[in-house]
Amino acid sequence: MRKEVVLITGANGEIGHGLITHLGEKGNFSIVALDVSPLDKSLMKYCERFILGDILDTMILGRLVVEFEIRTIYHLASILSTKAEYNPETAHRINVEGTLNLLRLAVEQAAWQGRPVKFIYPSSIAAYGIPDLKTKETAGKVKESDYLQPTTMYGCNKLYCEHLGRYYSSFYRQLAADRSQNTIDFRCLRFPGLISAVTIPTGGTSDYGPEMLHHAAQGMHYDCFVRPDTRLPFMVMPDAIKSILHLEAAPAEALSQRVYNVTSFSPTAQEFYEIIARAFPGADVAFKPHASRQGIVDTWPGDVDDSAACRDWNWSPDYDQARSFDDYLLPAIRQRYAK
Ligand code: AKB
Repeated sequence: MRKEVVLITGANGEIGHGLITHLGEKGNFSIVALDVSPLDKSLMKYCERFILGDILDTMILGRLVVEFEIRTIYHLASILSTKAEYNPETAHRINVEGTLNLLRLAVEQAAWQGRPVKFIYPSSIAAYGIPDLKTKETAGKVKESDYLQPTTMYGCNKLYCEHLGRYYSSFYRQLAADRSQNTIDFRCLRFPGLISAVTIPTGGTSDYGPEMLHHAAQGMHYDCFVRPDTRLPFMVMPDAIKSILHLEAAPAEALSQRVYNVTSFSPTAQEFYEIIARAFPGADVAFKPHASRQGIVDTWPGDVDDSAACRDWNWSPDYDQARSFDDYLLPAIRQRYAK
């Protein structure tokens, strides 16, 4: 008999840290974790197995099928928006071909198990592409189906993988005589910028928020690469983990769509700075917009409509803007950088 596990790719990334810690502390599932970089020592104790490897390596994925019965795949591995622009074709391979490999793995697992395998996929506000600033200012809360014309490779990859997930769930091998009903149960969250007190993001374009905070907390100078009036939606990591777990646990009948916006608060970079400056008097931040990165953020919505998630699976963030800073980020970050 193969051991029943959940598989987490991109295990050593920001969401991976939060998810492994949470699932590991609850102890209800055996975790198999995969990442191209070594897993933080602190996470090892929560994992049944850690595999150092690439999601493009089909041999590694093949071996997983031999050894484990995978109930749920949390496919977190990806190259984020800024990094992807430096090598778009490599990003495409990792973000799209890597996802395709995992979808195939899920389909194969479902066939063996005779039941659908859940596939949880974090998409992003990068899937949107708002044409100009005036439209961004007047768009209000953007719905899942609006403005889907991303301008980054990462955004194109995320949007396409949302469609692949829908295809593999509902239409895979639709012409085959022996078509199986047990394919995958793809569920996707379109995340805003995420902020963690424990990890610092790398390679994203919403990174100015967390970077400003972590720099100020360490007394370091920070050049913010967007204008002060730049607005983006954000969410803290505990709420991101909560949304992943709630969507995973929702009964399939309750879900009216496969892709859900989730969000919490939407500050401008200036408002972000003001909160940080109050918390860390003397915070040394200069606004030095980088034209191309600013251009990317200007195509992302200032706010998103998460009413479908609220309606279908009772989504609501635990941390609004004030609680995010006062009860989570500031205490944890002060402690982290205490001399
Ligand atoms: C990025 O900036 O690329 C990510 C995202 C918004 O998905 N943080």
